[in-house]
Amino acid sequence: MFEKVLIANRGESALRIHRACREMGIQTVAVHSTADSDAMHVRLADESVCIGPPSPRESYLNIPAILTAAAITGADAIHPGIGFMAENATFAEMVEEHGFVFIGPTPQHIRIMGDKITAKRTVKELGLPTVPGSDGVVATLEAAKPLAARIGYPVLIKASAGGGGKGMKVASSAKDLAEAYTLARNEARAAFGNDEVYLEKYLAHPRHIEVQILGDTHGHAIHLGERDCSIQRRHQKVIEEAPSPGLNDAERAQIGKLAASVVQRLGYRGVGTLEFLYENGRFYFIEMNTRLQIEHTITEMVTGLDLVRAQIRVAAGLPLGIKQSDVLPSGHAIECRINAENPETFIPSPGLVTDFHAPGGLGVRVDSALYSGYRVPPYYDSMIAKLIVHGKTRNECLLRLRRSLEEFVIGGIETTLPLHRRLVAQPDFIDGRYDIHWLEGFLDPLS
Ligand code: MV4
Repeated sequence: MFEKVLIANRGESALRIHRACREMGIQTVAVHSTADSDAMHVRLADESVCIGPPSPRESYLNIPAILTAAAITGADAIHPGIGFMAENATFAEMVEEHGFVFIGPTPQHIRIMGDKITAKRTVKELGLPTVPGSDGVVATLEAAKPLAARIGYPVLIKASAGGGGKGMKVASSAKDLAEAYTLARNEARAAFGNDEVYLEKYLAHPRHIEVQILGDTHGHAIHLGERDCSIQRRHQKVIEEAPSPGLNDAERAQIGKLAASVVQRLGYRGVGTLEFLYENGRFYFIEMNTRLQIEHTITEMVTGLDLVRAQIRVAAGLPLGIKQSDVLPSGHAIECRINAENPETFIPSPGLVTDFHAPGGLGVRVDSALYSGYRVPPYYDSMIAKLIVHGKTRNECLLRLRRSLEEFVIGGIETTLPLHRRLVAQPDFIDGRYDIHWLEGFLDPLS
């Protein structure tokens, strides 16, 4: 096992990795920007290295600075945390070239899944259902026309380098195709420096279901059930839950089994997520995330497994040590992402946290790097806390979530806590009746 791990991240995700390392007897090295000298992840780590100025490009995304910090502290391995370097294949490659272990998948797996066309082709060949569409890049508008007609409108033009909704345009009918196609390519070129696009049938009201998977270097792979991440705004998840209230047990078993078999045949190492759209009883693969995700916590709550511990073990070459039949999900978990933002306008609200009181009690978990007296810097993601609640049933979970949100106090800055208190009182949410557009409709009934 590793003796010392460098955590190349900040905030609650850096804390999450630190906690797993601590429990495994592994020393931790924090890296931080000059804006984060007082951050909790720096305080908790055994050692810390300042790697640059506040701008992420010059610090948390600065590969030479991170590798140097690992070298001078004598770390064996680097954990990228969530975000920043977590899905950067070049970074993973450089980490290994410099003699450190990258705690994550191989650079090749990150690269395959980072290209959405290659990812779709790869998993389709291994038996996953995909959205009907073009078999690969659609290089010209002339090629797009007959393809779109065959797929049937509405069609969606997606960027191969995309994800997170950038470079994605809907064409409702043939007369919209030229504009949507051109816009998608231009947006993709501007955002990713790659304007390759592909076509898919547009699904109007799907749920977003993702399956957590875990593989080792000994040919084993398992799934840890699904999460429903449909409650989102502008491609930012707001609430996630496990299991999904929209699936029955047969559907759940079917997609889990399929996901695990694909991951096993990929020879995938580490944790990952297969993302699906789900509509009218069918699953359609859209993307694979080759990292730990923010919402891994709800899977931990229903399975009782420590996903970061598992990730570190398989990166060190150890076998999974658990079989599919050992995974026995129980009860229900919901996560609310709490951001330092105005709860109506979503304008970021960094600044001094004057009060911080986290809820507690049975089945309540708060993952946050906040403390009273901490100043939330303006340079980074606005998520400041995750409230995760578990209950024996979905109803018990909802009651516990409501009372935990009542207890939670974050003073001095604006947060999205009031939004969460409204959301958990909505009949559609209580009944589990929502799709990927539900939250935007709730926030803006005229849209
Ligand atoms: C889709 C879709 C409808 N039909 N693909 C959004 C970003 C990327 N991850 C995939 N996305 C979508 N792909 C087809 N064929 C709708 C979305 C989508 C979406 C997906 C998951 C979660 C939230 C979303 C919000 C808007 C659109």
